[in-house]
Amino acid sequence: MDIQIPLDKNDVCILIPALNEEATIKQLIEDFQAEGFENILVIDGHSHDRTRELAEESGARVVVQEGKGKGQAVQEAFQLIEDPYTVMIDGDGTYLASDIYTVLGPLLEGKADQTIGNRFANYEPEAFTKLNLTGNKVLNKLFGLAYGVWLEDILTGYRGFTRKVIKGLSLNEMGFEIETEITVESVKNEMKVEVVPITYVSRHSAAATKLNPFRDGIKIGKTIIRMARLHNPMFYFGIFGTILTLAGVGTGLYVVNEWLSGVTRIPMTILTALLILTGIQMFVFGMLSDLIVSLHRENMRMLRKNNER
Ligand SMILES: Nc1nc2c(ncn2[C@@H]2O[C@H](COP(=O)(O)OP(=O)(O)OP(=O)(O)O)[C@@H](O)[C@H]2O)c(=O)[nH]1
Ligand SMILES: [Mg+2]
Repeated sequence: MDIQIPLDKNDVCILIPALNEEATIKQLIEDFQAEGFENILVIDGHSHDRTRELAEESGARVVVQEGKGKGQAVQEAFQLIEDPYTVMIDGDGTYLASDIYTVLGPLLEGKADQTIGNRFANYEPEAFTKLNLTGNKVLNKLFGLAYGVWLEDILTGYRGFTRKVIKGLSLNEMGFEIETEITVESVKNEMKVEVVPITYVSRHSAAATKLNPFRDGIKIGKTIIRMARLHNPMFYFGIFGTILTLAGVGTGLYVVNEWLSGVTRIPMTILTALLILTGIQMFVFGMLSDLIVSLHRENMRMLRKNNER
């Protein structure tokens, strides 16, 4: 398949974060070269295997990241890249080079600043473990609830960016929370994000995952909620408000039940009142913070408009 819009393939930097991916890195680079993409940057996480050697041999540019973690690697790479377009892809061979046209399309047409390759559109049955499939679905739902946009697959490892995006994002996350942070920042800055269908295949049998579904899943969930404090405070404070109010309703039902049978529980009554009042206060915090965030967003929108002029 070839793209309709004239494209100088050297204007596209293929960014591959890789840590111990000797089983797949060479083939992946060659697949991109076969499609005519020669501008390939591998950001290596101090691999202990032959990843760097194989990548260099295949003709990619290899930079060893200064710190640790996929997030730090991506941030460092974003500083190095000056090309108009960047396509980021995991080095574990689970994504196809031939899907690049789908990922690039909306960027080249000017329809989007960022594209998200949706793995759920087409995946091999073994590509996701049961746990990963459930975890991804839960985190996507949580993201949708927290930010009010449905992006299908926020944790995908295949994404496209314009230069404006990679230079405009302010990123801090060091580990696997980076995908979440990129997505949240883009939504916050009202960038145009488009979801595109891609294929997700099983991991090579010799390659090991660097992701711990429990530890990293919880970290990602926490990042979604923590970042929502600044983007959608009603959601953030609403969670705490709901928990406190429900606890208050629970103790309240107990107090009323006891009272009906002739026993008065004074300390429990006080606790009930405190729980419900604090819960309601949380909702009020949420509403006030929402107001502040809306005003700030309006200011940012005007600033952006002025800058674009
Ligand atoms: N530079 C760098 N790359 C990393 C680091 N950790 C992981 N990666 C790479 O980031 C990509 C994603 O890592 P994976 O282990 O495949 O994680 P995942 O795709 O989220 O999880 P799976 O579903 O298990 O494949 C791979 O290409 C890894 O080699 C790191 O600390 N530094
Ligand atoms: Mg992977």
